[in-house]
Amino acid sequence: MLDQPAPGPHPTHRMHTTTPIEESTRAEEQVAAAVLTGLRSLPRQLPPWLFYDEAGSRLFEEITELPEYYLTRTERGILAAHAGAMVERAADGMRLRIAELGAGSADKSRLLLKAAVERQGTAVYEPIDVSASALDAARERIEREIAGITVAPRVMDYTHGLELEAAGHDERRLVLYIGSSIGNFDPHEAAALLRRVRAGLKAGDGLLLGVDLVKDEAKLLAAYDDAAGVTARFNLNMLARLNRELGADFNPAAFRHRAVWNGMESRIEMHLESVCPQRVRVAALDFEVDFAEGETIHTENSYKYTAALAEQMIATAGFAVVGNWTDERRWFGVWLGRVE
Ligand code: AVJ
Repeated sequence: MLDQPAPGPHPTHRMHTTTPIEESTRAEEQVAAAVLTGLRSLPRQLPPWLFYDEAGSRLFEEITELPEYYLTRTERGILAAHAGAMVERAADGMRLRIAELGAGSADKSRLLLKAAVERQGTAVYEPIDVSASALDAARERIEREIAGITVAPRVMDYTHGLELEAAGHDERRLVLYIGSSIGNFDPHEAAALLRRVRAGLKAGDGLLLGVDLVKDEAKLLAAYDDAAGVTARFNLNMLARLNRELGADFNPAAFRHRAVWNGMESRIEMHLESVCPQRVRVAALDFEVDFAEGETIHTENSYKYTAALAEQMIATAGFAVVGNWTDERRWFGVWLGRVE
């Protein structure tokens, strides 16, 4: 389950638009099902997509600005320096249409959208997300901010693959998957996800993938256990969310945030550790779960790649690597893969 960080409210892949009521009902059912499965498993776990309710999304935005959280800043620097070259390489002489997995990371995508407009005057941007409301917000923002961009939101669960209208014969599609979101999947699942994405593309189309790289352990740990405690609040908010949405009675003060480096698996793990023996009831599920002192709930994996393993993943998914950009410390990598 941890390897499925972003299942949408849609139990199966569907492309119709949804009403807000349909969307929220399905989202509630997904939360209930995930919590029941995760708290029944041993070791206990909860999937990382549960972080992102309104409070959690705000906390994540705060994380991206922390001095210790180098990921967002570093990737933004790479895109700022090379967006023109990335767009040029992806387009390869054709017109480019830019899709993005997730409607989130707008301020980095903006650099690529602006580069596309500079290159070809106008461009279509297709953010892909399970949440119609997140897509509406993205459309409003981007169309207001970047002249020349037409936003064509696509409501779908990209973890199941892409079902996009065929691009024009003189057009190429570039799919953005930035922000190291791929790091939430184990390497096998990650390659499988990218393979499903590739199946929805045609020869010549591209994938721009942002990947966090292996580095000094202390730097990694600090990024996931910051001095101001924002990541701790982000992690603990998951329990507060279950209290709010499922009538659970977690005492957030009885759990503490733990970030650990698992070198064997090359991943940062986040856990919530029970500081005492306790029983928690989840009213909406009519379910109780006991925690021993020191027992943890595993809430996230964030895999870190070497350049060689990142390229292997991209190749396994069926893309040829045609571009790679990094920062001077080689802390983060952006790869361009092409369908051949
Ligand atoms: C959004 C998955 C890229 O793994 O770094 C940030 C989420 N978790 N701090 C990451 C996260 C803790 C983030 N990703």
